[in-house]
Amino acid sequence: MQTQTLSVSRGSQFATDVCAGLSKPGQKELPSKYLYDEVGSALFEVICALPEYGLTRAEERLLQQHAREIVDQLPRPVVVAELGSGTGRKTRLLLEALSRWQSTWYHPIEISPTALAVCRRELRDINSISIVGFEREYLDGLREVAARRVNSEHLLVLFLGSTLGNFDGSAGAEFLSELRQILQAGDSLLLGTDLRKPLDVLVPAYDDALGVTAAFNRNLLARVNSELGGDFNLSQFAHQAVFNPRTHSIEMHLRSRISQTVNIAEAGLAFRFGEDETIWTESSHKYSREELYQLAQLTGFRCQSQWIDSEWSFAENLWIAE
Ligand code: AVJ
Repeated sequence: MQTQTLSVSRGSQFATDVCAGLSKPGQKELPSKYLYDEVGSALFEVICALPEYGLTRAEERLLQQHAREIVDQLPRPVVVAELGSGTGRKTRLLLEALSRWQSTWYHPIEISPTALAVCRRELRDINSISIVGFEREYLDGLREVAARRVNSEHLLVLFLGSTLGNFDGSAGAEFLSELRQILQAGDSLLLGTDLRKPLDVLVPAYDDALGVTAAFNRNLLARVNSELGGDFNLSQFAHQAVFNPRTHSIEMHLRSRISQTVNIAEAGLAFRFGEDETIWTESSHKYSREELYQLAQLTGFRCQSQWIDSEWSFAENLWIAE
């Protein structure tokens, strides 16, 4: 058993990204990756337990049912890298299936040190797994993992939870193409993707009755306040979940209830908000099955297998780098 974290300092990047996003002419925005500080990660865990939010349970069911089948399709020996470590609950199913065959290196890659620590604590009891985490942006971390591999090893990249859907527009395809460049032919990608579904199921999943998703969204402002000396009045921003039919995405926004000015001390800047003006904080794209086959082809992969949950429209995809 071995655990360690390689970390870099990243503090001012948050300030830079927040100011750039709030200075945009037209739609103001904040990057969704900053939703996951300690409080945000804990709130996301609660979201996953909500009756309205079936996504995580669907993926867990798929991995429960098919982990062995997935693992049996991989070339061995395999080194596992995961983009976003989550809680490790889903990963455990795969690592346990793998550990029947071989001792395995597992590399969670994650910008949140809290999430990395949780994942390490959750998984360290699995026999014959060695965990080395990277506190890095996804592709930077993956490059490091790839650089450390020895010749006979194949990479399995886990990108679960439909996190790919949080890249908007063509950014998802660009990300996958870049990811493919880091891999060698024959390496694999296990990609979890939420599928299209009726709006009366989809919208409540992002606007739940308890208001947990609202708190998750507003926490982004709380974070700007505590980390950057902001003076956002959280009760003057309302959570909104809106379906965008053009992009097939559900978007989260924070809508200013009044016209107001917010100061961010760290940046020495003030930002004006009109009444009903929104900050766009996240897009969550919903895929069609055809779209996924095309996306694989477009980005240098072949879709080897796809598993669909029968209760909640979600697909687990095993792609092989060509
Ligand atoms: C599963 C992390 C991609 O888009 O559904 C949950 C996060 N946002 N509720 C998603 C999220 C609002 C999320 N990810």
